[in-house]
Amino acid sequence: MLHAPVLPIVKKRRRPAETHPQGPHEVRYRDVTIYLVEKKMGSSRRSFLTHLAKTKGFQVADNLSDEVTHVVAEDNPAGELWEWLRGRGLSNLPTMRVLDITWFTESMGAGRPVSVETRHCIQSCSLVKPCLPTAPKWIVSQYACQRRTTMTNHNKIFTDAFEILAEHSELNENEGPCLAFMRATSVLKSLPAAVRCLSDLEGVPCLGDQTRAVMEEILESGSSSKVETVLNDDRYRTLKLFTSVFGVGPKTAERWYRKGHRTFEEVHADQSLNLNKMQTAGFLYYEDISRAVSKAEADAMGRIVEDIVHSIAPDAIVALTGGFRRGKEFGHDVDFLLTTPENGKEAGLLIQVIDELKYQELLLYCDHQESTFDVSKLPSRKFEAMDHFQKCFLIVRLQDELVEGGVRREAGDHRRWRAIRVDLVAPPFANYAFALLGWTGSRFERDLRRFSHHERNMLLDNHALFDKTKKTFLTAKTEEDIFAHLGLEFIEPWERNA
Ligand code: DCT
Ligand code: MG
Repeated sequence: MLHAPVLPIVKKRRRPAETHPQGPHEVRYRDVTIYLVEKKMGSSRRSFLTHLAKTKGFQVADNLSDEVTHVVAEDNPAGELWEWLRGRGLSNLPTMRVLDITWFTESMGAGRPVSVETRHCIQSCSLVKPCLPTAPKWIVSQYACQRRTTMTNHNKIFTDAFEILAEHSELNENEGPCLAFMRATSVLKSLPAAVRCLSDLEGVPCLGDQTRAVMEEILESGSSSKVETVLNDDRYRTLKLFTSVFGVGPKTAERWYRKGHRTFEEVHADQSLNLNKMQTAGFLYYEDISRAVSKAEADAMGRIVEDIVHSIAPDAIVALTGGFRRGKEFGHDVDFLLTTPENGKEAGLLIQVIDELKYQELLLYCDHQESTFDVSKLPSRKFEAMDHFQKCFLIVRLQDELVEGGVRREAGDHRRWRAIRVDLVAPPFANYAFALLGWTGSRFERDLRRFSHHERNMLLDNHALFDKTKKTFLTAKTEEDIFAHLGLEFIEPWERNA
């Protein structure tokens, strides 16, 4: 046997971590996500154990995040380990199992996660309660796109309060609290039952001290003093009134408020204010468009739009999006996507639809925005409030007789029609699935972007999905394709009411 000459070792070199096949593995235990602590274990053993667990259907996270349910360590002094864990900024740490390698090896032997016993637990020295937590009532992801949120909201009493507090923060340009209240609203809407006491919330993410304090007060007294204060706040009430007008955003509302105006009459009486075209229409049709649109009215509007579109382009696709696609019974407007299978043909479609609405004397207001979509400018790294597709914001006349089930009018109201806000968006066919996902909306979609970025290193918006690791765009014909690219279970539109 030949021996290679022994070379003098000048420097102890770090052995490269052994690699194991990284192919896709079937996940069999979705409620368990293991994180293996590398310290003491070493990177090659960690890599080996990760591979072993994955082949047995376990999920193993590379990074320690709130997604992790089981932290597994080998030979780590408990005190050091817990100090390290506490410094990771995890909100789910109280519900995580912190376990010795024995739990892991037993689970591998059994081919399934064995139940956690006290002997498996690495106890925190200063921990008052044992590491076996009282089983959390609900295990909920911090991302709305991993939760199913239907229209049934068991926690309206809290979410109504948070929505007011979020809106108040937004009008005061306090982004942090606004986001916190919105995230709290979103997570509470996904819970399968009403929260009866604060301990129900163990294991529920996105709820900080402020939000919990509001909930505690509501649980005790039925209302929140913070919310009462906001509702009685003159500035909040006025800004809400002004921004309820189509075309009036927070900036304009603030300007009018600072001029001392508190009512529409005062705004109208001020000769120095120049209302733009959109605001003029907003006031003209205020009574109608500030009233909710019913599903039956949205469907009637859908038939009008569809008939017109198909008379122009028989193969065009017309899709109802927005809140109505999520199963809402009422909305503030009706949103439609239009596209054609032939790329580029959609460009002229919108103008023709607008012309036809005009011809049929149904168009009360139209703000048409040309496309600013430029494939070469993708992917967009900054969050943009508005996408670049060609679109129009309309006010359309809807005749009562077109609404299935009829329209109930007050005695003395002899009008036979109402004005309705309609948005039409015309993405190219190649971007249709992304536009549909974006325009179906709710908080859900915002969280999907956040998830893509933080968990998958991908950029998602209404136009496209870009994989930053592979530096490629991932194409999608359907929403299902997008979820698959992101490695997420498909969430139906009516489960996206986050
Ligand atoms: N949207 C978007 N980009 C925009 C505007 C909206 O991606 N520039 C998405 C987010 C929600 C969806 O389109 C529809 O918007 P809205 O009509 O404002 O919301 P909605 O959920 O349909 O609510 P409502 O029932 O009040 O109309
Ligand atoms: Mg809408």
